[in-house]
Amino acid sequence: MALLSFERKYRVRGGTIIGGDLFDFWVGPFYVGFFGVTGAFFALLGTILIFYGASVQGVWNPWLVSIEPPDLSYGLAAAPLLEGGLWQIITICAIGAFVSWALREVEICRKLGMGYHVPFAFSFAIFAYVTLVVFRPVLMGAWGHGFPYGIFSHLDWVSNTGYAYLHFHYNPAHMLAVTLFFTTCLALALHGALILSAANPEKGETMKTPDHEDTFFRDFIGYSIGPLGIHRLGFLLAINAGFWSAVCIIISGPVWTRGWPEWWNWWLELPIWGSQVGF
Ligand code: 07D
Ligand code: 07D
Ligand code: U10
Repeated sequence: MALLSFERKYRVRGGTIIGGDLFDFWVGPFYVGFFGVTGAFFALLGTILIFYGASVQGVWNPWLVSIEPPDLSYGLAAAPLLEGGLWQIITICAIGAFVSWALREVEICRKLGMGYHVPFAFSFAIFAYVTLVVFRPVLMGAWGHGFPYGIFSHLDWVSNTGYAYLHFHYNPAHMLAVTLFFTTCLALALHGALILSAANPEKGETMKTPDHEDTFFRDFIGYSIGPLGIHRLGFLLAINAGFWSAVCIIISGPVWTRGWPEWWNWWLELPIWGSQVGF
């Protein structure tokens, strides 16, 4: 369909959650909506504040710019602007922008009469972020437990936080999350490859159907999950990867304060090993 008739068909009024017709228009390819305005506002303000922080620190190397959270001594109080206050306002802007982005997706779904799967999936990324910078710091009693906003500094935070629990790979929820991320990649590689192999044939050859796709996996492993099923599986794997990531970090500190390898002592302490004591 030519772009113009395409747009006439799909650029329809309505479906807004808030603001009625007021922001119900497009700027170039972008739908605006109330949440486009709030999203643009928070994203711009947050970015300007990061630049302000960089200018005060005199750091212009993009790899080294870092907006640090307040010192632990400020607890859950508001900190002065240049001692973590900037981080606090930028966090509010980031949450405002991410939530606006999700709600703008919801409005577009409503316009098109589609399910809310995309905003639902994005909400898991937002949940993981809010767990890192709000839920965990609040449970641990200080904003200083949030991660700094900088490309390398946030890597330092991940490493330091990991080693604070001696060996983060022993965190069982981290194991689950890592496995889910790996499985998501495997599923996407299999799915992308299978579709290309059937739907993008050599010149002169005919395109194959979902029957061929099903048959490939039946011949190969005895079962096919089906063309709709693989999308359900991908969706579930991916949102669970985000969910179990949030779980693995929220339990580190608020629930388990020692090294993660020690958590596995429950295995050694099972009563079934009783007869082995002394060996
Ligand atoms: C490809 C979609 C496009 C998005 C991109 C990211 C910014 C940041 C800001 C200078 C898949 C745009 C980047 C807007 C600029 C300033 C202040 C998405 C795609 C291209 N990380 N992380 C990266 C973020 C956390 C970790 C890269 C954000 C946690 C590790 C990029 C967040 C932990 C590694 C980045 C966030 C963590 C990275 C590539 C928020 C655990 C890497 C990201 C808001 C989750 C990798 C130098 C990417 C790297 C990397 C952004 C949070 C760990 C800079 C926005 C605290 C171990 N992270 N990250 O492709 O090369 O994502 O780092 O939560 O190795 Mg990170
Ligand atoms: C938080 C990003 C949210 C993003 C949003 C959108 C913009 C706009 C604009 C492009 C969650 C942002 C958008 C800014 C951009 C434009 C235009 C995603 C988020 C809302 N780990 N580990 C994880 C692995 C080790 C440690 C998660 C692997 C070590 C800590 C995942 C390995 C130690 C934390 C994971 C490994 C350690 C994690 C990250 C291997 C360090 C966390 C994914 C192979 C010594 C973090 C919630 C995630 C977490 C986390 C994987 C190793 C520590 C499961 C594969 C042993 C402290 N690790 N890790 O969460 O769970 O994405 O965060 O060794 O905090 Mg780990
Ligand atoms: C999938 C699929 C499928 C497809 C697909 C896809 C999944 C079935 C059919 C999609 C996949 C791809 C295209 C593949 C590539 C994608 C990735 C690898 C994912 C990562 C993506 C990127 C890296 C790209 C990121 C780019 C982005 C996010 C665009 C950036 C956009 C902007 C900066 C503009 C944002 C728009 C907003 C906020 C709303 C509208 C606003 C404006 C237009 C700006 C103007 C503002 C206003 C009018 C409001 C006024 C502003 C105010 C009041 C603020 C003032 C504040 C001040 C402080 C001054 O499965 O197969 O195929 O394609």
